[in-house]
Amino acid sequence: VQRQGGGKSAAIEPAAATDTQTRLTVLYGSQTGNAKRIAEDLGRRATAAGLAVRIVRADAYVTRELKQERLLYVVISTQGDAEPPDDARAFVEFLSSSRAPKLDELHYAVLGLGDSSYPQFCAIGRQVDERLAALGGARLFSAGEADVDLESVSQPWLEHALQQAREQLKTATPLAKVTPLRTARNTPTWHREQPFAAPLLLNQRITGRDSDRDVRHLELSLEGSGLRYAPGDALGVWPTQAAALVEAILATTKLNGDAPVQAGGEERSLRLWLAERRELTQLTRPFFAAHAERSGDAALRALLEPVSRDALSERFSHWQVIDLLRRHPADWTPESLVAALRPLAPRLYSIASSQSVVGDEVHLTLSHVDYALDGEARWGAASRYLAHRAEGETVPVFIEANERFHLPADERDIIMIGPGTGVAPFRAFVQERAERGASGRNWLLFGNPHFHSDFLYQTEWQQALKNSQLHRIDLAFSRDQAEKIYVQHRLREQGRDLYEWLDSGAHLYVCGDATRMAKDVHKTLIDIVAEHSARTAEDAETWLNQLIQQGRYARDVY
Ligand code: 2AM
Repeated sequence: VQRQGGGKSAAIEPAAATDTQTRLTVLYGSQTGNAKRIAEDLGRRATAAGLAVRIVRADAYVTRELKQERLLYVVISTQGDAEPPDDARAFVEFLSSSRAPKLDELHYAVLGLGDSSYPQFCAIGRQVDERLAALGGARLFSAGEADVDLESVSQPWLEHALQQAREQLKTATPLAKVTPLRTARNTPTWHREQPFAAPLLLNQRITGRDSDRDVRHLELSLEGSGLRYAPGDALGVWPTQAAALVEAILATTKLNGDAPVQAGGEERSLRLWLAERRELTQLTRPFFAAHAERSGDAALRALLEPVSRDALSERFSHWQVIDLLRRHPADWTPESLVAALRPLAPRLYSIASSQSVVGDEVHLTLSHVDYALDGEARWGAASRYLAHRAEGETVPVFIEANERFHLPADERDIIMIGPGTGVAPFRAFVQERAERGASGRNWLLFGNPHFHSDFLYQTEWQQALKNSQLHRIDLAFSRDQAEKIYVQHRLREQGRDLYEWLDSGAHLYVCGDATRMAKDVHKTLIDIVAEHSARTAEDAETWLNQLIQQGRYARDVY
């Protein structure tokens, strides 16, 4: 992956009004890069088919052009609790507002991306789809809703979208000049579908022996791969499932692991499908439904009724595939089991190193979550896989660019909020800025349970402070005193300075837990801005939203 420049690199020049009549616009909103990848794929194929197309990231889209669009495809993901991706916030808000124009000329289609283990699956895609129709747009075909195993929905959607685009644009006068695709950067040899086998150089626990957290610092070699990454980018990892879990599933279903199974044009043994190509540590609704159907268990089926939503969520938060199989026996065949389980998705880890400092290496900060539930061992597929890899073994990896989480110009100040393993990208940021001799100041806020055992990369931060490569650090050790102290408490204490930094152009980054930390930090930021700039809470929020839209407040949360 080539290094990308500033936040606007994904925008193609705004088109002249007339272009919109004969051209396809593909607009995307993407948090982790999937929607972007699909939009770019569509763009490439449409260009190859001789169509005029432009691809625009939602925050680079000039909304006043919307009423001139004739053919628009929107590819947009839904984050956690029915939230748009950060780069599409303004667009989604604009569409739902009274400022949105009538769209009587528009033909459109939407592809929503989401995760069906959340109740509001693809909510944003659905909302955009309905809103475009309400504004008068003609829906070419119904919205696609792609789950984490994207391709099974996105590929057919894409084929259909292409064919419809051909139909729609064939009557139009051909353009003299096709809008160039700036997204055609050097395609790396190694990518998601073809990962690089990176030797593990180091796998070291960095939390103290008495810590109840097993956090690891991993170093992998990219030597010979030609892979490039920028601070803020992520490393994609394809895990292999624990052998014990695969065998437990085979034993419970009484299926022969050596049975050959065909799926998606590939043949491998059932054991290999389970170990390398299927999710086993996450229970999904489609699998639950398929299993309920097969088991003939009425109680299980009843859980899928809308009235049982809470009971079902309860099961989902406690059960993995194996629990369902064990507690409610059903007859599976090797083929049907492989077909019903969700395809394995790679896991993305924020990269903890700067390539200008570590050369051919890539570093990760890994939290190894291994716990017992009702007496049964539980783990996350990739964190267990990585934590158990021995030095010298290889890991299938690829680079996932994260353009919205890149460093600003060297003279800008940055504020980095990264409790727990959320600190990873900031190690990369500080390394990179030190190497570049950036003049902007670096301020880090870090938190974890105990100073003594959980101060990740302590000596590196101290060294950086000494060398004036880190200008300020605030620490929140939550369990070193009677009352909890979190990063947002430190933020509040430093509210005046924080606002001053932001007001004079600093960039703010938040990385780590999405469900609680990032939300609490956001609320605290609203309070701080309100207090120190004498704005109302509402105006403070608007001000922060502008920072998000300008790419000056970026989040990498999970
Ligand atoms: P705790 O586990 O002691 O409650 C990294 O996980 C650090 O983030 C821990 O110190 C953890 O504290 C803390 N943390 C937990 N909830 C948080 C929240 N809502 N906001 C900020 N930090 C939080």
